[in-house]
Amino acid sequence: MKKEKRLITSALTYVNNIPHVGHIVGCHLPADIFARFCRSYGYDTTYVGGSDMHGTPSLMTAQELGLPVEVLTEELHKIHKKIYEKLGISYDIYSNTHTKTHEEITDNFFKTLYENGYINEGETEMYYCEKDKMFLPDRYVVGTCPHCGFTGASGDQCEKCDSLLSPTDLVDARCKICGEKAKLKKSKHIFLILSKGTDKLSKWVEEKKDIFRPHVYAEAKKWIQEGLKDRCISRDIKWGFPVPLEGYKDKVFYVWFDAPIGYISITKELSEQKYKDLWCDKTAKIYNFVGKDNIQFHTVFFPTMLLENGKYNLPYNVVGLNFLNYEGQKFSKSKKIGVFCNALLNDDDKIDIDTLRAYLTTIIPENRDTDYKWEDYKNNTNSELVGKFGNLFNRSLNMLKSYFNSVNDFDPESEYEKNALDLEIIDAIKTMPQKIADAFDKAELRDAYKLIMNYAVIGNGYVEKSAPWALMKAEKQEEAKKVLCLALNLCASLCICASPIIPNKTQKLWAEQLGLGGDVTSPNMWEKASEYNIKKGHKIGTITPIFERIDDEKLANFKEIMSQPFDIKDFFSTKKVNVTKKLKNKSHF
Ligand code: B3M
Ligand code: ZN
Repeated sequence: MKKEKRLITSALTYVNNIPHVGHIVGCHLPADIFARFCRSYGYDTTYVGGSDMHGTPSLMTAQELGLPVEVLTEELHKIHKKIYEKLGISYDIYSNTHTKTHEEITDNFFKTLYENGYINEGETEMYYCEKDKMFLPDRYVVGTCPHCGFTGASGDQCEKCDSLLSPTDLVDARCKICGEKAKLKKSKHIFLILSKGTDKLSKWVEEKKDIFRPHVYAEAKKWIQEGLKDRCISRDIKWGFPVPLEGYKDKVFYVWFDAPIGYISITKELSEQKYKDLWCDKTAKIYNFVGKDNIQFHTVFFPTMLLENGKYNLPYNVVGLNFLNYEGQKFSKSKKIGVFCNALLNDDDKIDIDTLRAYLTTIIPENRDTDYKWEDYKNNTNSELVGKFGNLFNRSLNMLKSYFNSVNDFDPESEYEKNALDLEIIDAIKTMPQKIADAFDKAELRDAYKLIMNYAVIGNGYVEKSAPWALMKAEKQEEAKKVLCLALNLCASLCICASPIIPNKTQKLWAEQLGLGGDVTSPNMWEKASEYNIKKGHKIGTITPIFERIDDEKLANFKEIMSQPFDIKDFFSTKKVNVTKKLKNKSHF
């Protein structure tokens, strides 16, 4: 086991809706593949995630549905958790940000910042609704867009022309809840003095120049160069943690203040020891996987909070992703364009998780925005998974079965005469796993996938050119045994290398079909990736084709299941959440 400790985090998703594939590709899946690789490679790995319970998006959805926000977020938290489990996202813990531990850590974090002189008090002017007696968060203000004249624009964005807005930009600002005219009113707030940490932050970002991806580094630099402005970290809403400061107790923390602290508290919830090892010991490496719109918070806002607090480790790498589009358009829940994960909640096996994971890996938006295309899903399954990967296993295993009664009768470690083809495959088994590991280690997961498929192509080429069937005909049985032995050893190695991406199929291949037993995803397996695992005398197991071809009809069916529009409202009404009963049993947490 390598000593290095690694903490991997996925952005904590808001629970105001059901996740769509964009969320999966934009952080949960890449973080999972990376975490699975780290475990396999032998790093002391911990992977944490959770639901971001607070914030206006959940509050608004709850109001629209007429549900208490605690109930909505708790129900959606369970649904998110279930969906990630179904997709094989291997969290060591999936918790949320509405826990006692999280409130304690957030309060302490804030108190330290306050004592260290990084908090200012001040006033802001905000829209207020006299009728609802509340300050109106951005999205609660509606009015006319100053750019296109659309009358239903929201305080943060105009849905028609896509301009980003602030509530005061709107002409004729009204309360979204009751439609009354909104009035500007002053309110006292607390501010995080980001500017005071600028020097330390700049130095830290500079150190990351070769570690962050270029677009992540560039974004951090841009924000610093524009000058860090004090950021209001309190809100006049009734959902979140109360600010523990005299005069502010009726306000709550801004969601982006408490959410990233969630990484710390969720680790602590997992275990006290992990919390100490990963957050308070500077040798631990923290990797944050985050979507495009979360990059500034993880490279500027949260690191400054950490630097000003002084107690905890900063991330080693912020793996910032880009956006995923759908067939050339933006994913849109309101317009019902995209691939949603609600179908994964049905307990049937209509969706093959590994073919989905494999396709999604090919479109992880690592360096630029990418596009989900059903046709590409089909092609990846048929030509890569069936044609290259599956085919290699299928033909090699089947030949061993029919020619040699399923038993490998060749010792790959013995002295034998090697031809050029043998030397090539032996070299591949020696070197490819490390090449693949290097790509994984840099979180270049698409490259890792390509190398894995190349590795399968090398295996297929070897079988093709060595032609065991011809050797059998020519009664060169020993030669044929050797070819199949080497091919199957490459297969075993390939299972280990591909296991971070397609964990279910590789497990089945490794344990049942190659007959090696045990768990291909267990820690430190990578050590075996360049070894000969199929020894002389080994008997393989039962063979079945591991991936199925997708024809147009199947594709249409699958598409129908996965891109079925759904409405969160219907979802909750059919779920018949028993709200009143739940509320009766409810304390603050
Ligand atoms: N909840 C935004 C999002 O779900 C936000 C991420 C928090 S990470 C600490 O995209
Ligand atoms: Zn109102």
